[in-house]
Amino acid sequence: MSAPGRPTVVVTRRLPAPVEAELERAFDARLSRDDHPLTPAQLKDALRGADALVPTVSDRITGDTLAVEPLRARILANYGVGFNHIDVAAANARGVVVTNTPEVLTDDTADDAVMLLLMVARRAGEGERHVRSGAWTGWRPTHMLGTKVTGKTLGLIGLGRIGRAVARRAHHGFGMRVLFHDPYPPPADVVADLAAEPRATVEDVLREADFVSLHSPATPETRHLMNAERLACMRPTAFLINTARGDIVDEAALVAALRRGQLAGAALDVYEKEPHVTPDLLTMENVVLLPHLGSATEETRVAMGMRALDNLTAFFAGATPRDRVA
Ligand code: 8YV
Repeated sequence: MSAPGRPTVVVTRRLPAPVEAELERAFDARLSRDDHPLTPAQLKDALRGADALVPTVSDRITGDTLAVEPLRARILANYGVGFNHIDVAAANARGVVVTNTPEVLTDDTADDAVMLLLMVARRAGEGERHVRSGAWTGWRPTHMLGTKVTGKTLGLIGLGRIGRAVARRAHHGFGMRVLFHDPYPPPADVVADLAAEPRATVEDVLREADFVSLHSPATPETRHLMNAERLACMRPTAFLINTARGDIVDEAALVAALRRGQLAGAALDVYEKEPHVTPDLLTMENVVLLPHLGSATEETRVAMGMRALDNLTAFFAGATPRDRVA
């Protein structure tokens, strides 16, 4: 029996144990037992039957989902900073508040981008496959040579929180020169601290960079931002890194560009149709593929849950949640 007055909260996926315990303490929490993404029908049931939903990137909450009657849910406390899987305009139109979990995952996602950069430059995935397959015959001066990272030029598409954290690591850790394009750049003192150089267009960054790392939000404007034309602007020796959202890259165009040698390699944490990965990418040795691990540490996944909880608590106390995005 739920205590009277306790809001009912449907949580779509398993969350770290301390977060689930806190959710059960504070709310009438309906936790996921089998950790499967909810079907569209189950999402609609949740919106009809609960006061709040804690969705993740694996739940597509569309205008159709939000058109349910009667609609009981008043807040979608998303577990994650990106919320392109939620039709925010439709939520707004139905008076449903949407929150996300920024900041707590900035460092981990930046670490993930730098890890991918190093992996693809130094052929880490390929090297590991080589050792595990038993093919390694021993050290030799010309074996599996990669690309030097220190002192190279990093081009950032987007200089928000995560882009800046990547810039800090790259500049202070690897002595990299950092270029960026951002239609909404941070204040000049922040840019100066990072020794980052602005460029007027995405293409300007692509032409100069040895490594291009994507840090834009997924919006209709950034969909396929890295299309065939832009991929063709990259240097044939350059690498593309994506820890943002899959649909920022036209995956078919990326395969074609890699085949043509228009860039040297790619390292991806996110995909256009997750968890589906364009099969051609699986066959390419110069491509590093990770399963959307940006924020995947114990510490951060707990912090994300606590942040979603804070948003719920504020909302049900009648305050504006700090991470309200709509
Ligand atoms: C999350 C992410 O794991 O926060 C984001 O936007 O991409 C990841 O850190 C995922 O979104 C959880 O919903």
